[in-house]
Amino acid sequence: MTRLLLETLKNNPGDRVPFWFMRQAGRYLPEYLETRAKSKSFMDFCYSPDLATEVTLQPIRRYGMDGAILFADILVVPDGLGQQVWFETGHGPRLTPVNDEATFSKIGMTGFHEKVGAVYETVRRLRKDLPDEVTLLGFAGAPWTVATYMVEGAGSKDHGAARLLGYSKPGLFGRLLDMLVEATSEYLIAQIDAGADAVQIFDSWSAALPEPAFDNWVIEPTRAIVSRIRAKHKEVPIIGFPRLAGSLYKKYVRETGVNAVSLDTGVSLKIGRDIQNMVPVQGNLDPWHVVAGGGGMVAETLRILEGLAGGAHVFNLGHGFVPQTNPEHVAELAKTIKTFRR
Ligand code: 1CP
Repeated sequence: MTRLLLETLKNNPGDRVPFWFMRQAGRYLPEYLETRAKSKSFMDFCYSPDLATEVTLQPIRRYGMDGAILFADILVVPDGLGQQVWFETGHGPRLTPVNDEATFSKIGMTGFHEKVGAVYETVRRLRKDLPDEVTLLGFAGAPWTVATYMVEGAGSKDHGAARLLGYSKPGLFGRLLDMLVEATSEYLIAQIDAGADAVQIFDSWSAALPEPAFDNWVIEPTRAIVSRIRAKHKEVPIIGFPRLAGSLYKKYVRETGVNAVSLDTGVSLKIGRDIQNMVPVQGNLDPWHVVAGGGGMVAETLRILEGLAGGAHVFNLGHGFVPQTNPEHVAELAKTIKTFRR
């Protein structure tokens, strides 16, 4: 039995290009909305192994992806650390901000694994319920991206509160990142212990940081997580996603030691091929192409498949599906990828 996606992440590509999509479970699927309605709060939904397992499997049944990504959220980690996290309809996530010594002193690792343990149970059930050849992906947010929510107390456009804390109180911000390195490493190791074949670290908001901040807040914490996971699970691929890191993408790959990297929509195929000489790449169809569908979507998909056919490539989006996505377009996309040969 081989898992094509797992093998490709280990730099052993086959003649078919494996695929999965960020946000492949989500609001564009009617069966997701139906299951989601069974839980009042989004965090409870993430902590319900029955429901989380079901929505993880839904896109696999429909489209036969090579990878299933655990259904949870990056904000499970701050919740496990004792910060209050909730989702307001139409507003996205809300958290009680951690932005000074007093609020920082209220969070920590005590009780972390008990609080998030339901996620590990979801992983165990998934490995049991998934077809053997499907790769199971665990994930977490990277410390910087998770910190932007923890400090701001919500999503934000420019992550001003986190940048400000990082520049004005580097000691405190450093301790917050250190806590996140520890929690995130343990969280991912526990997912691997429970059956995850590979893990992805989402640094969704790593865009446009000055280089010293990128080094300290993105590269260094990610490098530390990679080395902690490696110490326990040498063979498990770790995928990094420094979204919109632009000119710092290659430095990120070189210095963090990730096994593979996800390319955002803005990375050219020429740069993608350069990076492919270092590690396997994932990406990078614009999710709005799948809203549009039709010949434009198919042509763009083939351009990416052909452009990255010289090395290890996992087909994916450059960012997650949006709720406006038409499920029929996803079927057409899956067919295009499955019939392509390198
Ligand atoms: O109404 C709903 O059902 C909520 C929508 C939703 C979903 C489907 C949220 C709230 N989270 C999720 C699941 C999720 N989130 C997954 C697993 C499922 C899959 O991919 O198929 C994963 C991997 C995430 C990761 C995640 N959450 C990221 C990183 C990836 C990315 O999209 O950049 C981020 C930034 C979040 C925070 C978050 N959670 C939810 C929302 C709406 C947001 C974004 C808020 C913002 O824009 O700031």
